[in-house]
Formats: sequence, structure tokens, C-alpha cells
Amino acid sequence: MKRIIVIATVLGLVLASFTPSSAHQRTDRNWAAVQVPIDVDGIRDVVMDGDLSDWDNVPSVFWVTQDDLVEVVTGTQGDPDPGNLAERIIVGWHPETNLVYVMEERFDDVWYGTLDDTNDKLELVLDADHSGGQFQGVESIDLDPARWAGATAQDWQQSLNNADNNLWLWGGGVWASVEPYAGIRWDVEGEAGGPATLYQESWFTTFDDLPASSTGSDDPDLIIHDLEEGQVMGIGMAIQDDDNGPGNSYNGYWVSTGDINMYFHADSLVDYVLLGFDANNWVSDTDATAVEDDSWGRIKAGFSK
Ligand SMILES: [Ca+2]
Ligand SMILES: [Ca+2]
Ligand SMILES: [Ca+2]
Ligand SMILES: [Ca+2]
Repeated sequence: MKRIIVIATVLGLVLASFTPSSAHQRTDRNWAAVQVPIDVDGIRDVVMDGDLSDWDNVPSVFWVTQDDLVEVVTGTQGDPDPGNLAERIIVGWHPETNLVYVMEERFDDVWYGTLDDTNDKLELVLDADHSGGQFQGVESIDLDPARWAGATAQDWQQSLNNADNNLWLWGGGVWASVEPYAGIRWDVEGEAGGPATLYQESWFTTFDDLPASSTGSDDPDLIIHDLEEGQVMGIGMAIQDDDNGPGNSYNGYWVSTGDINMYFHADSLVDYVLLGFDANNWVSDTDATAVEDDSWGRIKAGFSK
């Protein structure tokens, strides 16, 4: 008995010293961000242009699909159903650009993402340094929202129906939601109110401290996160599926973390590992001609931005 207690105590200490500050959600699967190709001999650079062919060789183990999502709000859309909402989302990163990249292909049976007062969108939360903790509604933990709202993790939302900026950042540091710090390129096949497929590529600067009071990158309290291979980042995704059109509501709130608190609390995210570069995940230069022909065809067919 004594020995069991000793072992348990040792295990307890080990667990205590390696348990990160944020809780792990969804430990039923592994989550990883792939290092994208930029200036690699023989490999085509990833390009943020709304054409997703750059990502064609990334294995499905790195995808987030509808089957990884849990509806946590309305309870009216049933189990994941690709006839209602189908997703393929891949997270990438690069050490020199110091950016997180997201590619998303989304089929929606009733698409409203480009109309006013609708909510077909991807909401993305990034806690780059895996600090965990509450990052919105911070007045409830006695922090001044004018300084701390969205500071220690950032909630990004697509706003394809906003002509001024197709990315919306929750909090005060909105200067960080425009290029070059963040941006999105996208294309839609289909019409509003009917079935459609969205193709989008977006990029994000990540922050350990993005003061809500900051007005630019010269803020003395600003801390841009340095991305490095092997780091663990807290990431959460919520896909709002609006199938009934204008009226400021949604029919489904599908989250990757299974935890509805992900939009304000970084303990409710999942742990993504930043992987090193693997050429097998990418398209070779010798495929470039065919890919460019395809890209141009898509651009001519109705590139949206
Ligand atoms: Ca692309
Ligand atoms: Ca739908
Ligand atoms: Ca953080
Ligand atoms: Ca919809």
C-alpha cells in the first residue's frame, strides 16, 4: 500500500509539473498546424488567394471536418451532416513570416455569408502562448476591458458581408485586423440563399499581449508572439450556420473544442502543436503549370475580392 501511495504521489507531481495552465479539450484526437512552404526549393509557395489547390496534398489527419464539430447552442441541427454543413479546415504557420494561416472549404446547403444581418461565418480563437485564461468579459475578473479585452487571446470572425473589412477582431486593437497583420482572400461558388461552397485562405499575426487600448504596432505594451516549431497553441473554431437568412441569428453553433466557453475563455481551446516542415504535404514546382491554369480559371469564374 505504501508503495502505491508513493507512486501515486510521484505521478501526481509529474502531472502537476507538466499540466499546462489551460485545460486540454478534445483529447480524443490530436491537433496540429502544418508548416507551410515559402521559399523551399522544388515546392510551390503557399499563396493566400482563395484558391485552395496549394493544400491539396495535406493529409486528412490535419483536417478539421464537420465530424470534429459539436453543436453546443441551438440543438436543432442534429448530428454533423455534410448535407447541412461540410468543412475542411487546415491550420498552417511559418517561422519567418511569423503568421498563422487558415484554409477553409465549407459547403453550406443554405448560404448567407455575404448578406447583411446574417451569420454564416468561421469564428477563430488564437491563444498563441497557450496562457489560457479569460480574455473577454474581463470585467468579471476585475480587469479593465479598455486595456485587457482580447489582449491575451484573440477572437477573429469572418465578416464577408462587411465591405470595409472581411475580418472582425473582438476587442480594441482593431488596427491588427487589417493587412499586413491579418487578411483573407475568398471565393464562393453558389448564390446567397442557396447551396454554396466557400473557399477561403486567411492569415493572422498572433499576440501574447494585444492591448485593447493600442492604436498601432508601436504600443509599448504590445507583445507579438514568436512562432517556433514544437510550440503548443490554444486554438478554437466555431462555425455559425445561419440557414434562415437576415435577422441576426444562427441555426447552428458548431465548435471544434466541444466547449461553448471558447469564445471568451482560453482554457476552453484545444492544443495545437506547430509541426516542422514536411515536403510530402505540399505541391511540387513541377505541378505549378496545371495549378496556375486552374487558379486563373477560378479567378475568371468569379473571384470575390
Ligand atoms: Ca492558395
Ligand atoms: Ca446549413
Ligand atoms: Ca495568451
Ligand atoms: Ca447557412
